[in-house]
Amino acid sequence: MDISNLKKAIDQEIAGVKTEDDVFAFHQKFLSKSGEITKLMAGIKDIAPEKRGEFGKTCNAIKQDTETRLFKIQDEIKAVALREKLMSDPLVDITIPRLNTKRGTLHPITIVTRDVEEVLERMGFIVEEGNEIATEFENFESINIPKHHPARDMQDTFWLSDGRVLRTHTSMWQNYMMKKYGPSFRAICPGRCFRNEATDATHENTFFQVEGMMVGKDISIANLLYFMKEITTALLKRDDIEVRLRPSYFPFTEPSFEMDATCVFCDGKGCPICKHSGWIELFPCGMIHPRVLEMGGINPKEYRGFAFGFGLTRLAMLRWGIKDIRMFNSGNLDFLAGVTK
Ligand code: FA5
Repeated sequence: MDISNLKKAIDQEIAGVKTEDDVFAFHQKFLSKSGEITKLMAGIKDIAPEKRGEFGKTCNAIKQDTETRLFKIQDEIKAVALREKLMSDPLVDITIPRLNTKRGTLHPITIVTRDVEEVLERMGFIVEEGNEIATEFENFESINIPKHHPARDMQDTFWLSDGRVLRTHTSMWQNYMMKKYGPSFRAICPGRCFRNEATDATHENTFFQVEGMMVGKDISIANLLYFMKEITTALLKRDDIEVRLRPSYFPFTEPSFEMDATCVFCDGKGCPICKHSGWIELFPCGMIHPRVLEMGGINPKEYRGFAFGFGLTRLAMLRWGIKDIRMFNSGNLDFLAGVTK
């Protein structure tokens, strides 16, 4: 059978497919290994070499189209059979309206995490996951916090019986990222962190951070400031946000800063939330300490970089004006369903 006769035969016979038996018979006749389409395809050896490509494409298109049409008909046949079976079952009433079931919503932290990932991926950052359980080396030593360093007291730690810890910050993934991608890369690591501290309206023992790193030959504070502003603008979905850096201290960055942004609640005019300063503290950051680069296998004389680590939970609070951080882990469905609307 040539191509045009085959098409005609398919059209004619498929119109008569009404039952599962018809589906089987049609499949045997046209689509099986010994079917007409396979036979047509086998004839490719008799086609002139320059026309074989075109011929192959046409055969494949016919096969695909025929399969799609047949499967659609088969689905309809099955649906009708199921409906008839249910209708004839005295215990089933398919006319009863379905229960008014509520649909779930994404958790606010999931929404901000996805936003952050999307914004930073667009800027060329790779997304890493990191482990929630860290060795003492990962959480502290690898980022220049040796044993007995007073900076260990900045974060109250949950210790496991085997000497490992629940990570207190996503900075514990810096060393891993440098070893994996160094010496020139951009990467982020969002995730859950844990601190053994009393909770209040702005502090939780389980919260989310995202770590960011950019390492390369000529990275400077100017790059840090530019990226921080871009990220903040994109995340807060505003283009009138100003940012400023204030000096701070972290053992793994030198110099270290706290980055503030225009208060989104009063547009910088001053309000109780920003304590009338017009600024809100957004995220800590700094130029990566040479010791930290070295421990990550990167030569600090040749390469430099910046790192930042901001609280995703606090970001969600800012975005939706949530006043108590404890709501996030409360399991309160009304809060979770309503807050992001
Ligand atoms: C750190 O954790 C540093 N690792 C951040 C960093 C990374 C600095 C890279 C420099 C370079 P800090 O302890 O300030 O810093 O926490 C960072 C953010 O996590 C805070 O700004 C806050 O938004 C959030 N955070 C910290 N503790 C809590 C808590 N108990 N509850 C909720 N959010 C918290």
